[in-house]
Order: sequence, then C-alpha cells, then structure tokens
Amino acid sequence: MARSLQSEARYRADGLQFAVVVSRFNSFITERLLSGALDALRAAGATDDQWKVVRVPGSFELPIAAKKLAQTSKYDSLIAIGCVLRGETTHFDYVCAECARGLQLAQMDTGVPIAFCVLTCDTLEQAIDRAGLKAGNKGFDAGLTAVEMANLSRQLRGTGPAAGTGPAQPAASRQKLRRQAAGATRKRT
Ligand code: INI
Repeated sequence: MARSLQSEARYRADGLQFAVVVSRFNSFITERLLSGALDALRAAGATDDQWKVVRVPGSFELPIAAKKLAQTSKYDSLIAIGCVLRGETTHFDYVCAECARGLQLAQMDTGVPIAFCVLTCDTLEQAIDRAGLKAGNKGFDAGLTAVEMANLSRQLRGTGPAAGTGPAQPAASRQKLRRQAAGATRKRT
C-alpha cells in the first residue's frame, strides 16, 4: 500500500527552529501579526529559544533578510511579515510584486520554507481586520504554516519523524490550536 507523507498537517514544533522577519513599516499592523505568529509557535509547543525575530525597514527589504537568515542553515522555516497599503501612486504594486517574488526566490534558492504573511490591502481597515479583528490573525495562520512546512521539510529530507508512523502526539487541527491560543492570550493579558 502506498504510504502518504503528512496526510494530516503536523503542528508540533519539537526540536524545530524558526526565524521571523518583520517589516517596521505599518508596525501598528505588523506587530499584531507578529504576536499572532508567535502565538501559533507557542500553540505548537515552541518556546522563545526556538525563534529569532529580525526587523527590517519595509516589506521591500523582507526578501534579502529572509534569504540571509535561510542561508545560515540554522532555521527549519521562516515567517515573513509585512503590510503594504495602497497609496495614490503605483509604488504599492512594485513593493508587493518584488516582495512576493523575492520571498519565493529566497525559499526556492535556499530550500528553506518561508511562510508569506504580507498583507496587501487597499485600506487600513482591511489590514486591521486581518491582523486580529474580523478576519482572524493572518500571523497565526502563517505561524502554523511555518510549523507544518518545517515538519514536512524534515520528513522529505528523512530527518523528521518516520513517515507513516505518525506524530508523537496527535496533530492538532488549526481550529483547535486557534481556540487554545485565544484562551492562552486571554490568560496572559
Ligand atoms: N513598505 C511597506 O512595508 N508597506 C507600505 O505600505 C509601504 N509604502 O506604502 O510605501 C512600504 N514602503 C517602503 C518599502 O518597503 C521600502 O522600505 C522602501 O522603498 C526602501 O527600500
């Protein structure tokens, strides 16, 4: 019988290392996305010695910093966080396109997965909705993607938990982890 790898996502962060690159531009939004991403890493069992946070001026600078971090071989996956808001000129289009293209190139060149958490919004309201208000926190989703891709990468390299044997603990669903993280955040605040 054919065995499938990761037929269910593995959201356990045991033994994994992460780097988070965060744009300071629109920090009102990006710091909320960062909180969401770290909540996801914690929900997957990670502690603060398992992640490094690096800040850059704007989303345009995310790819170069991400690539340099990926090239150190210290991290199993990365999360790139930014927020680009449409203005009156075409600047928005260049920043969004080069940021997305650069991050994709960085992960393809290095083989280190990079979760894309760059909001590209027409209005500040749309960004607020996606940074923890109406549409959840996209940082949390990116954090779980980083955990899943780190596990998948290890499995594909043959250095993760044996394929088909399943995780040491049952993989929790995204929804369950989101609920747990919301409870933990309420306790911390
Ligand atoms: N950077 C952002 O991350 N978001 C934006 O909305 C934005 N706007 O609107 O200009 C932005 N610009 C800065 C850019 O990312 C670079 O830091 C800058 O061009 C210097 O290279």
